[in-house]
Amino acid sequence: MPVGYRRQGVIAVAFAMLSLVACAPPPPSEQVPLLAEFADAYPAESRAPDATRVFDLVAAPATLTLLDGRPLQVWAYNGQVPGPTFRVRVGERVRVTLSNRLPVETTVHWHGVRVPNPMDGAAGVTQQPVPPGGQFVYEFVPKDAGTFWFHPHIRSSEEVERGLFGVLVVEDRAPPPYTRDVVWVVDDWRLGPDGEIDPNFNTPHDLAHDGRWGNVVTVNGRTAEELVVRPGERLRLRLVNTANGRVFRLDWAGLDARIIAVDGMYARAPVDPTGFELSPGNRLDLDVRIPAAGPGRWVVTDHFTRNAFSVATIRAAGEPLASPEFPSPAAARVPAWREAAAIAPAKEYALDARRGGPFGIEWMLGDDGPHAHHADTLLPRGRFTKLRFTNRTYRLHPMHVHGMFFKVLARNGAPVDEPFWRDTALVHAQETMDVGMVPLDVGRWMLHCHVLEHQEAGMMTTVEVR
Ligand SMILES: [Cu+2]
Repeated sequence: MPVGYRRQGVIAVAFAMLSLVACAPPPPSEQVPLLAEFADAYPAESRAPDATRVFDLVAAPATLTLLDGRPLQVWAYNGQVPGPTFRVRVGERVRVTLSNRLPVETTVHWHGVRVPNPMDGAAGVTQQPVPPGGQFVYEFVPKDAGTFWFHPHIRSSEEVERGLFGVLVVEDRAPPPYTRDVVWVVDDWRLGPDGEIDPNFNTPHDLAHDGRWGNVVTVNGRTAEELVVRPGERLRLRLVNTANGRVFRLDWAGLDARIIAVDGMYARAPVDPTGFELSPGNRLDLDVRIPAAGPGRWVVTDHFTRNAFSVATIRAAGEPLASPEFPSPAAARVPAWREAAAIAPAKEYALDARRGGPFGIEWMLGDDGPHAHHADTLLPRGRFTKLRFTNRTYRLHPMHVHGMFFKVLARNGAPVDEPFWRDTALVHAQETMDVGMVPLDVGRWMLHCHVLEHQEAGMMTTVEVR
């Protein structure tokens, strides 16, 4: 049952831009420089699709060899954890038929992908949940090249933790000539005394803290992932944090690694990855140059928590390769939006908690109460909007908005110019974060905390772009 939508051609793109300009009232004067900086940052519409890529996605229980090599009972996409990496080129139509063979309802949300609103997978908002035995066809043409991922958007704290996540790589029309393109899905698992996934979800402890943090950390489902490369290689390493609550801050052991993209989108310029907080939902694309001189071994470690631990290893062995020289693809148009400091937020969301609800604690966005679906914030399409998140708690809240990218403008009132877009940004304890965006994609989009237990307990609302 694919939901129909119109083919978008180059002419339609031009027409849509014209009609936006022609039909909308002229922007208030303070918007003019902000919109001028935003122009051509990313496209309003997709390219005319020149091919359709068809995938099946079966969600079902499975027993898989994972972690340190033992069998683990999971819920899996296509019998694997992490689920499949779907690779398409930007401008290709993607058609994914989800078959639900789980004992529970599910959906698929395409995290970071600007899809038509009915394809967003947000249960109860953009679609009905897919019942056990049911199917749903997701169809969209990605507008942006980059690293994205997908996961259920119902009972996420259980379904994602049990293993339901996969990666969508949208390639450029002419991908940069890296010697290798590697995906690292970074995750953690909480295992019970029997070695299986602890079936106690949404515990009072997890709810009252930063969600469910596991006792085992994996890359691509393995506790000792080792990437073996040749000396001289230049890798594109795509990181995705699929954990329910854990934040990673990785150290690259002296490797020459540069961030080229955040949350899928190319940065304005390459960025030093030191200190970058990869919170649940975030992606990072790294340009990694392996030294040409001889073998080597680098242990990537996490330093977000007090006790550093190893996450994965990169080992160079064999005959050296000639390292390809090409300009970094991190040369995107990303506005600085310095004038935005003078603009008042259209909405301030207080991040707070109170007693009550089915879990004993309710997480709130604003003063409208948990799951404030009635409290849509209107975001005018094609206009700059500023939102403010004020964290009244001492917990971490990685805030995620569907259907658009935003820039962090300020933290605790001090201007910030990250040279990249985001779809998820961490709000620290007692911190205030301002973000700015120019939404282009119409519809009702979820805005929520990506600590999945906080989301489950109410830290979720919607914005409406029209
Ligand atoms: Cu939260």
